[in-house]
Amino acid sequence: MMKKLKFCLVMLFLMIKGYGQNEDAKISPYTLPEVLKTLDGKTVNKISDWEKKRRPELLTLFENNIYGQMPKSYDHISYKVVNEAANAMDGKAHLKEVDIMVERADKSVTIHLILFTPNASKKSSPVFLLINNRGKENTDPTRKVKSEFWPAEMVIEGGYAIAAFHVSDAAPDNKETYQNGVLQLYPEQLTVDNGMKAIGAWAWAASRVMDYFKTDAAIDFGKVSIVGHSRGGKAALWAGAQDQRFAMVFSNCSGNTGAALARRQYKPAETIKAINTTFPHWFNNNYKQFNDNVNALPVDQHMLISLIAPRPVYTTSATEDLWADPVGSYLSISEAQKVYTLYGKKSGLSPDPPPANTPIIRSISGYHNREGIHNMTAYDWGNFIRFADFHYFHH
Ligand code: GTR
Repeated sequence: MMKKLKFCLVMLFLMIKGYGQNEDAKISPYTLPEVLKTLDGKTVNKISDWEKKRRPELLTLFENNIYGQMPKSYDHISYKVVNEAANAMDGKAHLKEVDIMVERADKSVTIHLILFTPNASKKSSPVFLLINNRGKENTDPTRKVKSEFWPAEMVIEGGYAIAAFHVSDAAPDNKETYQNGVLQLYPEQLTVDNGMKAIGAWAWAASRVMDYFKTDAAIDFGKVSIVGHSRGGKAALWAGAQDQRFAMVFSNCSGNTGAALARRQYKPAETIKAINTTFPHWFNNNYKQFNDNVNALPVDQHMLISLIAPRPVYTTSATEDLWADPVGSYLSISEAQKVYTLYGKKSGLSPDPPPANTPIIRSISGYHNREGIHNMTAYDWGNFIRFADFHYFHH
């Protein structure tokens, strides 16, 4: 009797809370493409088959259908320190601003890097590199402006270096002018339907920063994390998938064509059609074919996260950011665990999305759903540091 009453009360509570019409009711059934099945139908159950066959196959599918080719060759790269302060942040950090100039044929592009390394560290430091898609004031090297979007003091305090470059150096975030950056080096990309566009160019630039880090003794090159928010979070995932030198990936509120599954088509959330219409300069021409036909895509976003395996990856959502589909983002990182399992990596992800402000840290793949709006805040960064601490230093 008591049990029945309890059951009725719980049901009543759920109905009042609106769980009855929860979001799954708004989702049409969908079938995800199998991450561990090759195009010729073979099941992958060995790391070697994943690395030699399925992983390259998926990278090519993402290049051809979504992010475009990732050109790897250039003629020359050079690094010039254009500003330096050994005692920045009241002596706590060493600031370096570096112009990374890449040349190909008779063209060049310059990525301006802002880097603070902790003076407390006698050795080289692990670093968080932000792909900055917001205003440049967020990464103010003078520290007159301080922003939670890039909380440099907090990261330095945590024992890490922090770096950033602005997306506009690689490709202006504008459908008319996105060609005026990296794509000047690779004009042939503009003539093909699987050519690189802005998000590909941002990821390419992150890899050139990696080239620089390799030469800087203050950086622990084996411990470079790439970080991005929203459109920058999409680019961070693509950079981490492409360039295995990134030790860890943090993708904050990245949503559609980032961490969220495309096939879920959760009603309040962004669709492929919406993103391709508003931002035609982000992804390649082929992607537009899927505007009204998402199920024909040979990939879905869990496969992008899988390409980061076995390296740690952390994604986030925000409770009010339904445009980025928090549940769809959780399902995709969960689905990607199949590849981590192949590597024997244990996931600490719960079967259902965790409650708000309940980060999953002690896991090969981490996640939190921050209470609040679409943004990247000190709360998010605090958890990035905890996740990095756990993986790099086991605490
Ligand atoms: C939105 C866009 C999202 C996301 C966001 C952002 O307008 O639809 O995909 O990238 O901008 O970058 O903040």
